[in-house]
Amino acid sequence: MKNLVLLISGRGSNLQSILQAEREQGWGVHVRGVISNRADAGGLDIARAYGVPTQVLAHTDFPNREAFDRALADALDALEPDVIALCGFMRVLGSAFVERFAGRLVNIHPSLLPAFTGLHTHARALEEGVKWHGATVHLVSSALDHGPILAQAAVPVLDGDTVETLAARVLLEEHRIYPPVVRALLEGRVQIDGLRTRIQPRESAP
Ligand code: NHR
Ligand code: GAR
Repeated sequence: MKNLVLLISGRGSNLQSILQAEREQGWGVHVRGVISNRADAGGLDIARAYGVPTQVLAHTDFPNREAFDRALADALDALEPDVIALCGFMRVLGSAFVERFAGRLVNIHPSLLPAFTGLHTHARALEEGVKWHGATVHLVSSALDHGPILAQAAVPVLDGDTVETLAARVLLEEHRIYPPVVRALLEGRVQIDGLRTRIQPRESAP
């Protein structure tokens, strides 16, 4: 059985969408744990409700980024993850970390990459006046928010939108597109060719 580990920093709604899909669809994987860099992350309660082991690794307990990255890498190694899904995980990971888990790290980012990398994507999309916004699932590479794109969904920006209404519209799409990509990675159905990727459909039962 393949092992899945999820990293969070906050609310955990993407975490929930993945745990729910895994339960409902019976992925046949072992959800080994949820790790949060914040003790007050709401997603920890969601993980517990699904009976998934949780760990808190507070970045504030470490002297620098490298030390946090090393501790996180050691905690992950112990869980033998085949896939590590970042679900609203808010700490940038260094290149040593990314290389150690290359190909196994996947993230959901709240914009249509390569537009609006980094933070505050919804506010910046409104400021720039774009008419379409969205979400991107991508493999994590050491170039922040520039790893191979695995899935995207677009939503319209509406006249009266605020950061909150736009974020909510994007979030619904996040919950729709992220779980199937995590499943495809676990099932080895993702092909990578530079920055271009292709996801094979599941072999449907005869
Ligand atoms: N690490 C690497 N190497 N590559 C990526 O593509 C990553 C990554 C780590 C996280 C998620 C990303 C996003 O989807 C992600 C992608 C946090 C920041 C950030 O600046 C930027 C991008 C993302 C996540 N974080 C601040 C920092 O100093 C802290 C902000 C906070 O704690 O609230 O690390 O957007
Ligand atoms: C999501 O919108 C996710 O795309 C975004 O934070 C939210 C987390 O919500 N991620 C980032 O901004 C990463 N920098 P959730 O905790 O409910 O899944």
